[in-house]
Amino acid sequence: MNLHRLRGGTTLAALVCSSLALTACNPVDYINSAAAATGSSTLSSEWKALAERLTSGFSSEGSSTTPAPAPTAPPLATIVGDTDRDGRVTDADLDNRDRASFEAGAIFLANLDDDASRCVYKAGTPRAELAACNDAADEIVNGEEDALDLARLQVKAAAELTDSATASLDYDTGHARIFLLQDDGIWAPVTASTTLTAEQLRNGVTLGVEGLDVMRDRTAWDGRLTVTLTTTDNGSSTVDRVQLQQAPLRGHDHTEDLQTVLTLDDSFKDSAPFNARLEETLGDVELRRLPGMEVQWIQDGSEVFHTSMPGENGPHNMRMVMRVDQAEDGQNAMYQLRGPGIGVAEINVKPGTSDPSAGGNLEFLPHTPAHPGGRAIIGVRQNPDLIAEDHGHTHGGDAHAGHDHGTAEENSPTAEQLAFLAAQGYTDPLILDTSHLTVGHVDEMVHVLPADNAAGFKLLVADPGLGKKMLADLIADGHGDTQLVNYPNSTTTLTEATDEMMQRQHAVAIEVSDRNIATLKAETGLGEQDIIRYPAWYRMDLHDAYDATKIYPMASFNPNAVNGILRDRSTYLAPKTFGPDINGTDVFADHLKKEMAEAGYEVIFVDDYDYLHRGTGELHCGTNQFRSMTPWYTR
Ligand SMILES: [Ca+2]
Ligand SMILES: [Ca+2]
Ligand SMILES: [Ca+2]
Ligand SMILES: [Ca+2]
Repeated sequence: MNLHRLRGGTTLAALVCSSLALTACNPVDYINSAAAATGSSTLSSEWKALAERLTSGFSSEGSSTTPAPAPTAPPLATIVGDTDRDGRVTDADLDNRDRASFEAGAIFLANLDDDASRCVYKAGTPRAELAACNDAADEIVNGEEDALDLARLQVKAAAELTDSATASLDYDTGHARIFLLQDDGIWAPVTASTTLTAEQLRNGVTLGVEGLDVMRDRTAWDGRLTVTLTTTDNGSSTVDRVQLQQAPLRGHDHTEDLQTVLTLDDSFKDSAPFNARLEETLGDVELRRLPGMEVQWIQDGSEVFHTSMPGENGPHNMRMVMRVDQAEDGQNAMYQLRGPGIGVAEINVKPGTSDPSAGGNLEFLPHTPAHPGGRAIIGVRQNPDLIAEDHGHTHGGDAHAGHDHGTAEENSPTAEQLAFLAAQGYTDPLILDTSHLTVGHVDEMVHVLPADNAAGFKLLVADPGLGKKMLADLIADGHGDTQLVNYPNSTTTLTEATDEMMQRQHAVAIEVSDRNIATLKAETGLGEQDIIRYPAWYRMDLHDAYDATKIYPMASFNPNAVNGILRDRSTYLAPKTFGPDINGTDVFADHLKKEMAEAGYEVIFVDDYDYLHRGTGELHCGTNQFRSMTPWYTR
């Protein structure tokens, strides 16, 4: 379902803003109020339905898969999972087996990695075919490592059963597969025709559970799996059950340690010198160069998630790279990342989805008491009507592939993506307004910095209001003829970059940005002391004559320092800002270094100008990150 098509082109943002008539149009308010206001006639029925879908089904009560109460008579045989989440199946797991949820009960994983490394990436392979290869796609267990991905169940030994005893297992084969560990050590798939023998029941049986896909929409499936064991002996029959919850995916937040930075290999235009510069700054962090990529916006074509379940040797983790459908195949080579412990799958299965679904428009706040699983941050063009439609030019005027700006009809992540996030527990995304930006991703506006304050983090934000003030001060001090961008062939002076027309453009950018920063503060509880402001200033990207009466979306004039990489808790890698050179000092870089130093961070600048900035992106847009994986169920 694509929301845009439901209402004949009505956008999420337009629905959000018009249907609630909020003066400070905030979809957080919208989603929250929509969930409560199901009787309101001001909401479209589609939006009521979506809001209900996004927020329903998370209580441990009221599951459609709730099994019947356990019979009072003891069953002939008993099936047990790791209900207490200690990594072992023991008698301590006998209680509360009948109900699993995010909060409690046995857990199983979607087994979408490739432990036998049999899924070979070939250029030109259709996306659906690429996505179809994974460990859960065949009916065997793909080696010893793959066996560790199976959640264990035990049918407890029932020594008193007679030779005539048999049992069968029933479960939802549309969402999971169960294997039985045979005496010969081979895992055999359990089907409707599988019969457990009296000997097996008397000795006890080990089972392994794998999920066939990630959770995508809780209204279709909430990730719960009930396994029913029916045992018959001497003409009497009993039923026993255990329920499991499929593990949700978690987005990385910046409190998790950086392990690997993903970039394009050195064959891509201008990437080699960039990669060399970046590698120098990374210390012990691996720089992994991916061959075969056709687009450098490696942040945008994917979002890196991870998931976990308890294992005998502690948490058992799996990385899950979710490809985002940006209606292009230029990043299909991301499927090369699939292998042991790393799955790759698709979020949006329909082609033609919008750029706001990009991975750069999906970031995560660290866990807090209010949001123990962390919180997604996404951007929505909440005021598209304020801004003239961009003509979709490729940025930079050279051969680089520019960002896809989306169209006026595509101002928000797709309904599929929102439902996907909600299925992982991200029902309450923090939504920022990206109306003023040509690319329009949240990673242009905010970067999370772990900190030793009450919240555990601070925020680096792009602030064009500060940019306006700094540039005005410089001009007042007699620097109006200085170049705004201190880079060869960039001739625009401070005076030219701040003329009347640009001031009018920036009035909108400043208003939207101020509102975003206020939203971030209100939603996180952070105060001004926790906000680090970078002086943003923007340019329009118009190759044709512009209409002086209109407002246009804009992109960073100087490299945007917010769009960097948090390397560790004391180091932030920022794109080299090339700000105005005032007596030998880049005043933008100098401002950032001082503010960041107060927050405990050293800033290392990386020149990304030719490789990324010219294409309207920076360090963050042009990379992706693997970080350490914190088990979701421990928070
Ligand atoms: Ca246990
Ligand atoms: Ca398999
Ligand atoms: Ca596996
Ligand atoms: Ca992201």
